[in-house]
Amino acid sequence: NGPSIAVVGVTGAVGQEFLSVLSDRDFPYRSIKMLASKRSAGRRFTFQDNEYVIEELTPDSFDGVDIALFSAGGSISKEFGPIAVDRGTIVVDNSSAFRMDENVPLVIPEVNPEAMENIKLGTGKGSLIANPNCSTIICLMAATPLHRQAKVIRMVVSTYQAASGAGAAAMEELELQTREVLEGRPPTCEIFKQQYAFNLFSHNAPVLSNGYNEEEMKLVKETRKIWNDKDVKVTATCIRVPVMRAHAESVNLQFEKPLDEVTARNILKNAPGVVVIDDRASNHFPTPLEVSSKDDVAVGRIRSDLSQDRNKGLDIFVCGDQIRKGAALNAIQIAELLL
Ligand code: 2RA
Repeated sequence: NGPSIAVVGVTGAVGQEFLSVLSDRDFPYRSIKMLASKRSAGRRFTFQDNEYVIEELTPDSFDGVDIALFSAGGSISKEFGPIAVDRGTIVVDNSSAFRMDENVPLVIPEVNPEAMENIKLGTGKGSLIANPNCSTIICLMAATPLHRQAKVIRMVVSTYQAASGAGAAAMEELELQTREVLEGRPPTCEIFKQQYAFNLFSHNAPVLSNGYNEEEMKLVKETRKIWNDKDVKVTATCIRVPVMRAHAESVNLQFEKPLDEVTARNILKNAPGVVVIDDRASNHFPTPLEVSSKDDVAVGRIRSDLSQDRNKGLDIFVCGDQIRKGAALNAIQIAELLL
């Protein structure tokens, strides 16, 4: 029967989505441990008709655990990821801690499953597998099938990122601020230090010396690693927008080989984990609300880029649920590749 698993950071937005996805996909675990900080230890809850008690995360938590799903922040992953690996656990880490480590595969199952082909369950040998950043996953779910056909040589991404990317507290504050502003009261600004409701702003990640923020550089670096192409040119502008849980991304592509928009649309229609919503007559295109809590990434506004040589450029618009495909679903699909 199936692997013993552990969920690290079970009380967070992604931790809770791990449980939803495990249940939705009937993941065949033999046993499951619910791990969180000391503050949450002892809390009881029911999952799939069984009662569980949240246990405090300690080094001994991983004894006998085959697969651990981590989503408790980079510092917890840095501290406990290697400990779990030493105990023989395969860690699927949703933090950015190990994504650019050359010995750690960075995996989107529909895109580059071969990156983790040497990692096997049941060998007693632990391993680390990194889940890419949500905005990278959502972008590459659509861009990769096109890249495989016509080789992307340059990609320009503008993201419109949901509150959920900053955690459950940010989602709660967006709702609170919206009420406060509508009632004419001063908005509570504890998460982002500026008004979020009825506003948008450059992503809250630290800005680096090159003028890009960390979120934008994740898209640049992770794309190159996942495509195994250190030369592809990528630039990005990441924006936080007052949307609850799904990211939207405008993606402009330049190809080495010709690719017309009809062929591109057909490729996307046949791409795994992608749904095309591209109805020009009714102006119906992907929206964050329409993809929220769903598995698939939605793509639309598929059109040849009229600013580039004929059939050498394409514009698309992509929406994907940040907590689900952007984090929890992708991580569990990685775990499914181990079964
Ligand atoms: C964000 N990508 O949306 C980050 C969270 N992982 O802020």
